[in-house]
Amino acid sequence: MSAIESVLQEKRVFPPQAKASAGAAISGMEAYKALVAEAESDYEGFWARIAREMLSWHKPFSKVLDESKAPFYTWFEDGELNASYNCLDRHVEAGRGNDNAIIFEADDGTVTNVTYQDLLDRVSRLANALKKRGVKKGDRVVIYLPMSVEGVVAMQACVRIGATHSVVFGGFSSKSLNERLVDVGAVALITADEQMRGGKALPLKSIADDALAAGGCEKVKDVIVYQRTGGKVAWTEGRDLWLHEIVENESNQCEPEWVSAEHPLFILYTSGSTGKPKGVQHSTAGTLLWAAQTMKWTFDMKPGDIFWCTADIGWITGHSYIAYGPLAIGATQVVFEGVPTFPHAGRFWEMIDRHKVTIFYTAPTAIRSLIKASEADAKVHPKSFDLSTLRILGTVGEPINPEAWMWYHENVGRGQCPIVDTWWQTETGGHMITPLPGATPLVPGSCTLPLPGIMAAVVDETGQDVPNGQGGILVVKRPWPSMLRNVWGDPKRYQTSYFPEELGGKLYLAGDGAVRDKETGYFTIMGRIDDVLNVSGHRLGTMEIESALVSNPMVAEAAVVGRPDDTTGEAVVAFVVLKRARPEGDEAKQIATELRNWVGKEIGPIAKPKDIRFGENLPKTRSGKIMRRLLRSLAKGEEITQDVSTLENPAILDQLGEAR
Ligand code: 7RM
Repeated sequence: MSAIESVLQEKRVFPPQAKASAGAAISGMEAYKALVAEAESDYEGFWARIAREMLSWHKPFSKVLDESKAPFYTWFEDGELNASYNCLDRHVEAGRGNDNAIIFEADDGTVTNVTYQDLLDRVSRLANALKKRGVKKGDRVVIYLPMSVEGVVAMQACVRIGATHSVVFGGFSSKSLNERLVDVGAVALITADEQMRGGKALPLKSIADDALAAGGCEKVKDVIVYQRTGGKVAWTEGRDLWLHEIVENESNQCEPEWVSAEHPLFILYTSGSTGKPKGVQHSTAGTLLWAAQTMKWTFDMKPGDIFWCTADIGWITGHSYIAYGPLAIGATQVVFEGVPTFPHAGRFWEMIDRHKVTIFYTAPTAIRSLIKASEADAKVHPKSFDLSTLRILGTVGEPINPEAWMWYHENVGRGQCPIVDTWWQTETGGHMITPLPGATPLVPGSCTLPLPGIMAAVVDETGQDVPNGQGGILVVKRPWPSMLRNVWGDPKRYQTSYFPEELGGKLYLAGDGAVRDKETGYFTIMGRIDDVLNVSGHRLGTMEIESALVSNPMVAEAAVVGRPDDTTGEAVVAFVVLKRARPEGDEAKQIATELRNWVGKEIGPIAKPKDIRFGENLPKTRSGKIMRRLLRSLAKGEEITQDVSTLENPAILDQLGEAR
């Protein structure tokens, strides 16, 4: 309940400032309410109107929403289009080929500008090269690349020829990459020799080699390698190809493959409550439409704006708000290879200053870590840079605490920029609940109100609406165009994860808890209600980490929970029972380090437990169920006040509660 109380205590309200409202796409609450009313009175008409306005159709659609196979919905199904045409060609055809599409800043500060014409040429060349290698419509291509122009080019080249990409974040291990290659049935892999982050070269190709060697992905015929650093790599003749070599003699003309609106645009893996990550399948028209429309509504993008989303293309935010949304509306955006703390923790502010960024979109975890850094060193404080071009700030990925919100508002936004706290998910394709910069009065820590057309609600365990002021389960009551279409290869899991029978089978279950304010109806997200952790805005399944731990030969049993963390939002805490006697002192430290590295290798460094505690056993009920509730209390260092009389082994709590 403490989360709700702190929300209800938040009384500060920041009404939209006149200059944010003037000329905004949605210029006030009246305009917002008019759109909400339009969607409510004619749901399909509303979506059809914006789909015609935002996208260029090769063949117009005649049907809008088809609910006959619910919850497998389709939108605009008989329409045909190409996402890459919408992101590139149409701007060039409109005479804007010389406009900058991407301002790329490398880890070492080197800046490269890429115009829409350049980008179209590069995408077409790679698209032709892929076609020549036999990649065709419907094939899946895995992309394992650093933040780069090539990353965006690779995604766009796939969709240009109707191939479906699945981007794997460059921080994932060879095992994670292997699982995704196998599950998605990839025919090609696009990777790089190495990636540069914070002045260090990190391997990618060798991890990709290990992933391919691990088996199950024999369908991968080609491994295309972007030469980023020129570092030494092993080479498999007949399989490995240098990207620069295969595009060299290709034409810069490539007729886009026109696909159905429902054709899978991409598959992106995300953690769920059970072991294996889910391949979230998105459609072409719906996801592109919403990425484009939210660029206009949430970010109020206008000609002359410079947009910067700091996410990685390996996450949904980098898909919708780097690879697709900004390009679909013909915007200019900054793409950054590096990390916020290199060569100093003022890098973000320095880059906003250098590139005259007007709209900046980042994660609360980055803000919190930069607050700390700038308190320690005035030189990296935002006030040491000229941030006067900024007009809108955004956050995403996790709840933002009111303190971080206020700091962001005052120090980065100079008290003048609205903050759009955007709630959404891999599965939703784009923003769902968010303030509008020219309309919505802001309350720190609240994502405020649903976008027009999004029927979000808070319900109880039976699917009944709960009154405002009472916490509950966040759901969406009607299908929307950018929602996921399926879990790749597992329709059953799609149905049970997102449209559970308990809620009546029709409500989209987001997996988050939420509460709406009594007076304003504003939503505040209270975090996941399932076994998913959010560490620095990254989604991690507790079961995934547990499976990684128990696959270590030393480990007999493991349970993983989250603990609130000042910087990362949540931190991973693992309770581990070894096959040998419970270690103590230096031995415990050493094994903990080993296990941490093990998890890093199994999943990726982001999943490494911050804290590992060893016990002779785990707290279990007499029927053998692990009491995670108790583990969460222990992880937080709380005193156990619950009744533990049903525990098989209450003494274990003292052992596990001991600070390491
Ligand atoms: C975009 C993204 C989704 C989960 C979601 C929430 C949490 C995201 C916010 C937020 C509070 C926000 N996709 N979340 N945005 N919580 N306020 N503005 O993050 O699939 O990786 O994660 O992230 O728990 O369910 S994601």
